Amino acid sequence: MPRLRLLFPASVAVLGLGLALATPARAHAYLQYADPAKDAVVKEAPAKVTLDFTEEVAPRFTRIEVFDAAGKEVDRGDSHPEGKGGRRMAVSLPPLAPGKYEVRWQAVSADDGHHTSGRFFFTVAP
Ligand SMILES: [Cu+2]
Repeated sequence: MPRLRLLFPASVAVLGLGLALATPARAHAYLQYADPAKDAVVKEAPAKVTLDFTEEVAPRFTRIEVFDAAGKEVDRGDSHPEGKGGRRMAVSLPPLAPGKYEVRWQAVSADDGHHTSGRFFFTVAP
């Protein structure tokens, strides 16, 4: 089967090229910094949650949500970019009662469209 023998090296070469192209110079948009930080116990209720990502994110597809201990969403639903670098997003918060809160985020890399997500907790304890 000479045809198959010819096809095989070609497909391996294409696969190799594909892998090389799929390996990004930069990785996905991972969480680099958070305020409040993961597992932070803060005395004053924060007016917003700010997240910095390891690379530029697509604001339309990047969302931060904050939930109270009962699982009720408490943020103002206004996830928005901050600053000029394209790597910082924030969501506003109403005055929060003391308690434990969960931050859930979803991000889409502006560079390669890859999705990332994560969650962490912080506690308001005046
Ligand atoms: Cu990626």
